[in-house]
Amino acid sequence: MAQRKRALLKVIVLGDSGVGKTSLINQFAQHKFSEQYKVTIGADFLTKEVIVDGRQVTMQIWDTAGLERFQSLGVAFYRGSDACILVYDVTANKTFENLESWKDEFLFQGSPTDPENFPFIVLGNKSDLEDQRTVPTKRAEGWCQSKGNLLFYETSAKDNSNVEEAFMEIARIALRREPQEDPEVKDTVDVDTKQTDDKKCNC
Ligand code: G3D
Ligand code: MG
Repeated sequence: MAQRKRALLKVIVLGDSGVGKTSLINQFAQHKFSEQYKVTIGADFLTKEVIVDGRQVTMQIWDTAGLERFQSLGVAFYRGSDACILVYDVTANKTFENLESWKDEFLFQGSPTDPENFPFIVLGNKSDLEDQRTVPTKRAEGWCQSKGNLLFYETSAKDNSNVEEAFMEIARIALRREPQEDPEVKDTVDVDTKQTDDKKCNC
């Protein structure tokens, strides 16, 4: 049997500033850090090689480089994503309430071909801070169900709780979808010059 191509998954991580996106990514990817595109498009990504359903997969996980507070990450950041991780902080209601606009922003900017079935996963982070919790698990579960049964985990980047499970699950779901294009072609990042200029103003 012919060997299947190595897959590349572009995964982007969204959510309010301070919810723990960078901590989650660092916890999962263990210091494999690349600053290659930082200057160009104001975003960082790390890569992590994983085995999903017996297949070698490169996960390219995009962080926002702190630009999320400006909400102007631009199409180059979103474009070509295979999965989207939406993060809130279980101790901060507002970050949970903002998930809806992060999801909408993703769908608007990323324009995935099949938005109804796009692989989203919702992470309620900082689950180690149980005594400070303000977002009940049931409330988040209800929201995820109302949005078409989005995958949901409560995580702690600090305690390394559910982090691996969540990232591997989103990789699994993303990989099971029919690829929209040859994944090897997506190795290059298509930079939208206008967006880059716009972002420079914010910096
Ligand atoms: P961001 O990338 O979404 O902006 P960061 O968030 O990863 O920078 O994390 C913001 C702060 O939350 C950091 O604290 C970080 O240590 C903390 N944090 C991240 N994840 C967790 C977690 O699971 N549990 C707890 N208790 N704290 C977490 P500082 O103090 O550096 O601002
Ligand atoms: Mg960050």
